[in-house]
Amino acid sequence: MRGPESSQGDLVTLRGVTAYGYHGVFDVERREGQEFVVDVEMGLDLGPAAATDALHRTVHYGEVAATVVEVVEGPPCDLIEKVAGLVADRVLATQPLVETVSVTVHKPQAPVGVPFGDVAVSIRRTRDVPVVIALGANLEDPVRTVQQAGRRLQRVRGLRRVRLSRLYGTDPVGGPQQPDYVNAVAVGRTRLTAGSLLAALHDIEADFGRTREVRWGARTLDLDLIQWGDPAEGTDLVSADPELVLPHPRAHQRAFVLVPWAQVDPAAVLRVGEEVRAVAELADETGDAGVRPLAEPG
Ligand code: PH2
Ligand code: MG
Ligand code: MG
Repeated sequence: MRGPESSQGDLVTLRGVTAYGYHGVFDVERREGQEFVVDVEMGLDLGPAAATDALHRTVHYGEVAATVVEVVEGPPCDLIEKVAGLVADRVLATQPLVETVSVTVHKPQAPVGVPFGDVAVSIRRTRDVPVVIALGANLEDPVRTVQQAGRRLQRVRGLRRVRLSRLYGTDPVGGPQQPDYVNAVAVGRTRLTAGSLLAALHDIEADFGRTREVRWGARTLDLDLIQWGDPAEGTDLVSADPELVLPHPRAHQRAFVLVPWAQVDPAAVLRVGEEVRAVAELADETGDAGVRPLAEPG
């Protein structure tokens, strides 16, 4: 099985990165400096890199080592806890494939006052970004399908606080002649990378009998990743990768995405080109065309 399950336990570990810095509470530490030794352990799904042998599918540990040195050689902090936190935050910010990071900062020459072996602190950070997923179905029993898919999303490992919008009956947009759709939007938070989450969505589509067929044609279940990260904070992923274009290139025009999204999260924002727009406002601009509330989420 692809998807987040396969990332359980996959690690890239970098140990013993050594650099000189001036961190510490004591004057002598600020004046003379000392050696800091840093270990970084990163949790991510290594399946794609193992399958393709492609560096861009994993973390480049050389980049991570350079990040560590930058922080250790950077502005002095009182505490190695702070140094470890800065390294962890910087790794998550610069390595979009990393889901979790553990950082240990050793200070083997610390002025402890008695003979000692080593002193170190370890901190662990997990990525946690908001995500938006659009659900659509127009074959078989679409209301039931969308409700069940919403419950499946609540059980995806690494996806939490999932909330499903009301269901809407919608006129089909584009494609051949086809039945009306049932649409909804799920919002949640995740530690998963966009690629891992997309793989999980494809697994769910497949479980509902979805095959990848005619573009914009009828489907038992369509799960589209609309946005990963928060454009208000600049943590949203902008990607032109043909496998995963983000934010979803047509979401800002589609009432069947915007209306349910604004219903489940009235304060939502979406990146549209250079702008960050209120989803409720974008929904108003579509005039709710062809979108009718159906059942409560079930
Ligand atoms: N999905 C499409 C194409 N057209 N129209 C509606 N109303 N709802 C959809 O979810 C939808 C569509 C391709 O995914
Ligand atoms: Mg779609
Ligand atoms: Mg799709």
